[in-house]
Amino acid sequence: MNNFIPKKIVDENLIDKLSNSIGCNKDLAEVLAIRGFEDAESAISFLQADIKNLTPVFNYSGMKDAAARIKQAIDFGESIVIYGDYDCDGITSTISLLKGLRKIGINCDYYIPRRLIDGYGMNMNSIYDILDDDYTLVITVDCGITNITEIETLMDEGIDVIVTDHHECKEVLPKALAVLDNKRPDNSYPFVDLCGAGMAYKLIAAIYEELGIKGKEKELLIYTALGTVADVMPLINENRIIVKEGLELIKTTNNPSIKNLLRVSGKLESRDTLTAQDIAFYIGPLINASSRVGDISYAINLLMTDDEEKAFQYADRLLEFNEERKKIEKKITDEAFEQIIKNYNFNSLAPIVVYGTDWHKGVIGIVASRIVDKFNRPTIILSIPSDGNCYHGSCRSYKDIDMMKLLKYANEYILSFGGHKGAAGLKVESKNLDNFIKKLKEVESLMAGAEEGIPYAGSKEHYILDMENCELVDKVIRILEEITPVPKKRVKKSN
Ligand SMILES: [Mn+2]
Repeated sequence: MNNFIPKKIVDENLIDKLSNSIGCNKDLAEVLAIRGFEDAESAISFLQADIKNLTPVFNYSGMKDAAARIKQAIDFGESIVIYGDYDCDGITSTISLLKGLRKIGINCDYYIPRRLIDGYGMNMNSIYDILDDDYTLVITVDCGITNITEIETLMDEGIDVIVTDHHECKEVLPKALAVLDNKRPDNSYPFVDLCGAGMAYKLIAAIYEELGIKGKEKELLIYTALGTVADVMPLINENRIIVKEGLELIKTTNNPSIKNLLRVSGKLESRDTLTAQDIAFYIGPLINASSRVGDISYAINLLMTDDEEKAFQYADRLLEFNEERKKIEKKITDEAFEQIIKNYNFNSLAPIVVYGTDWHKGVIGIVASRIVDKFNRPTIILSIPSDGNCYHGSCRSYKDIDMMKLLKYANEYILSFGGHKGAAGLKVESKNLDNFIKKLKEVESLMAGAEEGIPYAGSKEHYILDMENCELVDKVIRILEEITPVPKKRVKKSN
């Protein structure tokens, strides 16, 4: 499997060059070189992670149209609905846009599909509900890019749609008024790793700029940062700026919802030293637990309230949901491990497939991650309903193996699937299960032999490393600043 891990070779000359031009020691220069910096300007920009270095929002294809349409909605007193997603990124995208729009007096509601009933993305039932109401504009966050039919239905009925998303595009883009997705093949935007909340933030920044209140959006970076870390984005470039600024706000805010989230995470007392890892391992899971095993409205209500007492109660409920999630997760993990140890051939590199009756669909994704960590194989978990023939599954990839390619390979035995390189969901009919597993075993030869291999995806290992590096770099900077101040040179913005 080693040939699947990219190697970083760092040139000694580059380390010398960086160390001399930045005026830092060689250890920091090496960290920067490993991270791919080749000149002092971009390295300094990274170190400073200055919010002024966020790329101008109007560099996005579609952003001008989107901002103009929202301005029109303000002028005519229209009602907007935000269409979000149930995971932490989707929730924080929804919350930031909701707060950002309400703050400027827009009449604005939200719709979030139910994880266990509706599944990911837009669904027709909700489209009919939206049509029944008085909305004239729908803005999607963290979803929408693949909902061609749903969006066409809305547009045909005279409801404008603005899509903001960060998921892979299909060959056809939805026929919306504006499509903001950093994975758009024709997008001129230089940074493709913003999450849903990052994209929502860009939209708010654009509207505020259009209205001449530029800068007021910055307080929303609390939510953008939560979404960015929880959605496992690489903490480089703009994401580093977003998370750095967001962490500072989380450390100092008096907002009762954030303070209570910190309280139930056990991080309130020590919030001065809060890190991205704290968000990843404590705060993100609390928010996610609400849609996995509880009721998403508690997470939304918590993040929307300004009331101390309510915030206290909602946060306590999230804590209960999270404890429940841990219990269910442990039970499924134990059963899955037993199955793997009994049935899996460890000489094989083929993906692991495990399944169990009525395994909780809100939790199998996390269990898949645990299996990947333990057994170092891409993993697919299926939940078999005691009263049906359609198995719902959740997949997580190992290192840089592209899960979508694996699933495409077994496509003929899959009812439907969708997701990212690193994680995906799928449905398999019971009659196809054996063939599905057999087909995936063939993948082994592809993984071991093929020269082109299975392309890399952003892996979890990368991410952890990224966070550690990020925080390591922060520590190094603090030490450095005590010795010699980090140069205050600004990187020129490219327009
Ligand atoms: Mn997302």
